[in-house]
Amino acid sequence: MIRLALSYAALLLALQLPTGCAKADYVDLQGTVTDTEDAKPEARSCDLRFPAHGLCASLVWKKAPAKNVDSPFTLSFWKEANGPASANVKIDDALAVELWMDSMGHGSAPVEIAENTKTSNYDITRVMFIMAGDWSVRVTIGSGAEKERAALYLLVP
Ligand SMILES: [Cu+2]
Repeated sequence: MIRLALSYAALLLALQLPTGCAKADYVDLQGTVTDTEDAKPEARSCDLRFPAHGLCASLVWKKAPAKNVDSPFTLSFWKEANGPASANVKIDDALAVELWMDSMGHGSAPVEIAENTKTSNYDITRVMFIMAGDWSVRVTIGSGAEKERAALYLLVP
């Protein structure tokens, strides 16, 4: 029985070898997918962490990410020390959002960022994952020495 279990483990290992060079540990569709305009603030999670700024960003997909169609999402920033139910923080300095495929070293077309001045959310549109696979959403805040970047990894089906 033990030998059977061992050989099964060896088989699993062997099966994984051909893809061993790919980055592992991607979690499917991180962030929240919701039909509503905005997530409940108290339920949001720290999807992207900016420790030097003491900020978290929550990412809410308006539509589940898929290849070659616009996969818009909303970003909201909040002070990590104050918790997810605290007020949204406006990013006064630079804010950049980029789609990037680490395994292949390429990006996609630039996304569009629109600030919702009422809610201080940021609506990100023209989010085009041009192929299926392991993507990251890279978010950069600040400029110069204050520049800080965080990434959310996802598998696009
Ligand atoms: Cu690619």
